[in-house]
Order: sequence, then structure tokens, then C-alpha cells
Amino acid sequence: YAPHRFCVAPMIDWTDRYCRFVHRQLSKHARLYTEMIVDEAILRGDRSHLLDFDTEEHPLALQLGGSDSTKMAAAAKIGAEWGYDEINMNIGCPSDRVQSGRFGACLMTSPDLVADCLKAMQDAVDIPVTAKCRIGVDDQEPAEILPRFIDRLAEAGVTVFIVHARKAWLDGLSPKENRTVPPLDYLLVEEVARARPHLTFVLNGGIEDLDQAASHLETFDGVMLGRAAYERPFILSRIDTRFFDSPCEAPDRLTVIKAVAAKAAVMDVPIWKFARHMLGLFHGEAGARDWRRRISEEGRDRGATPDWFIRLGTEITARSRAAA
Ligand code: FMN
Repeated sequence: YAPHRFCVAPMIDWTDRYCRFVHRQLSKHARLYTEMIVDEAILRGDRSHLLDFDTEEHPLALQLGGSDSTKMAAAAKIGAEWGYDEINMNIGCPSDRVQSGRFGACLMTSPDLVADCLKAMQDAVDIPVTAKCRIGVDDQEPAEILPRFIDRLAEAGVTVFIVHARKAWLDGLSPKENRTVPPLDYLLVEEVARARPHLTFVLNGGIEDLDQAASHLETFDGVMLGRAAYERPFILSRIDTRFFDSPCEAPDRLTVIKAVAAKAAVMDVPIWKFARHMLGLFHGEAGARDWRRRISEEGRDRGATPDWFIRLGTEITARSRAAA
């Protein structure tokens, strides 16, 4: 299978190493992405804090934000040395913080600059360098600029494109609104992809569940889910058998909870670091609301030990099974 067949999106504040550990318990094959990390942060900051991950997290991509080709190449090289499997460049994030440093979606208007960055990054590393972009920004005409943008980056050697299939409106919309208000245009991405069969296209944006993912996989090489995977992580437990023909049984929720509790104990970190990413684990099950409430209310306390977490998980699992 193509390595990008099923990806979990990079999400700031969400897909940290603890979240990724949880997701990896649910799927061995999903390709995971870090939160976006700014090149400068890697060059000057606490690298262990920013970059460390668990070997279990592979396959794992590091997403970088920036637009200075020298710095992006240096950051990519450090990422590759740290053991990541892929370096991805963020050309889609609309937040203010991100625009001020000139990275993210505003770079859709500067294909040459982006191509220079990606070329320098590829020259610096032996692992794949990929791009995650929008279909345009502000008053750009996506049908005109997207094909040209992709071709310019392909000329620089990029072969994998993750496309969030909506524009970003950089004036007047919050980052959150920029993930819902501009309309999705899957058809445009499909046209661009069909005309370029030698390139890999991963569709992102608004994919709600695995049935939708399956239908997009008839057209695209891969799909990337963000909010659906984060808010209802248990859907990940079905993808290895469904999309990768894995013979392995999907883990049940309690197995995941126990693995996480063990990991928190070994790492000697508060269970909250993991549990905050697991609020939606029982989504749709009896007991889901209590699970969410008790983690939110008790999960940060001193008493919230790994054993507490297992006890809570056992209780909620029993309730959901009794109701089933
Ligand atoms: N996209 C990025 O490229 N880099 C990021 O760091 C990033 N942070 C995000 C943080 C949050 C909380 C959310 C909800 C989205 C973020 N995104 C980021 C956008 C997602 O990667 C994805 O493109 C978007 O949510 C659309 O996919 P979805 O509809 O499946 O959620």
C-alpha cells in the first residue's frame, strides 16, 4: 500500500507525542504527523522537548513551518537525524501567529519561494519531503492557481501533495472558521490529481468517517483525517483491517487504556497528558459522557494515577458492553 493511504493530520496543540501514542495503539499503519513546528524553534529551541518521540510512533512525519530555505533545510536535516520518516512543509495554516512569520497558507501566493524551500529541504535529507497546501487563498482562483502551484513544486522534486480542499481566507476569518467556512472543492483536487498520475495526492478536509474515506480512496492515493480522527479516535481501530488488509484484530478500548496507563507510568508523566486526547474514545457508547466528564474533572488531580485511569476505563467499558 502507498505509505500515505491513511494519514492523521498535523494539529497544533492536539497531535503531540502523547496523542500520537494513543493513535498508534489504535492503528499500526496510519501515517501520523506532528504538530507544526517552526523552523526557528528547532534551530534555537529545546530540541528534545520539541522533537522527541516514541519509536512506536513510526511511520511519523515532522511538519515544519517557515519560508527561509536555509533555515527550513537546516531544520529538516535535524528532523531527519532525529529519526522522522518524512518532512512535511506547512502551506495551509491560516492562523495570525503563522502569517506574521510568513509561513502557512499565505505562501500559496509565492510558489517560487515554496519551491526553493522544498528543494533545499530535499537536498538536505534522504527521506521524503512533502507539501500540505490549500487550493488557494483570498481572491486567488483555485482552478487556475492550484495546477500551476502543484506543477511548480513538482518541478522542484516534490511528489507527494496533501491538499486541504478549501481556500483559506486570510482576512477576517479565524483559524477555526477557515476550517469550515470556505467551501470544499474535492472535484478540483480530483481533476488536478487525475491529470498528474505520476504524483501522489492525499485528500484532506471534511472527511467525517471511514465510509467517506473509502470512497475517496477510489479516486485519491490517500486520505488525511484531522478532526474526525481526533474527536472520535476509535474509528482508527478499524483502518488496519479495512485499508491495509491487516489480519490483526482491532484493539478494544480497554486494551488501549491499559497500554496508555503503562506508558504514563514508564515515562513518569501525569496521565492527563494522554487522557486529554482520549475524551472522545467512547464516542457513541453508553458511558461516553461520564468518561469525558470524569477525565475533565478528575484527570488533572494528583489522584489521577495510571491505576485510576484503568479503573475508570474498566468501569466505562463494562457499562458500554452491558448496554450493547
Ligand atoms: N494544519 C497544519 O498543516 N498544521 C497544523 O499544525 C495544524 N493545526 C491544526 C490544529 C487544529 C486544532 C485543527 C483542528 C486543525 C489544524 N490544522 C493544521 C489543519 C488540519 O491539519 C486539517 O487540514 C484540517 O483540520 C482539515 O481536515 P479535517 O476536516 O479532517 O479536520
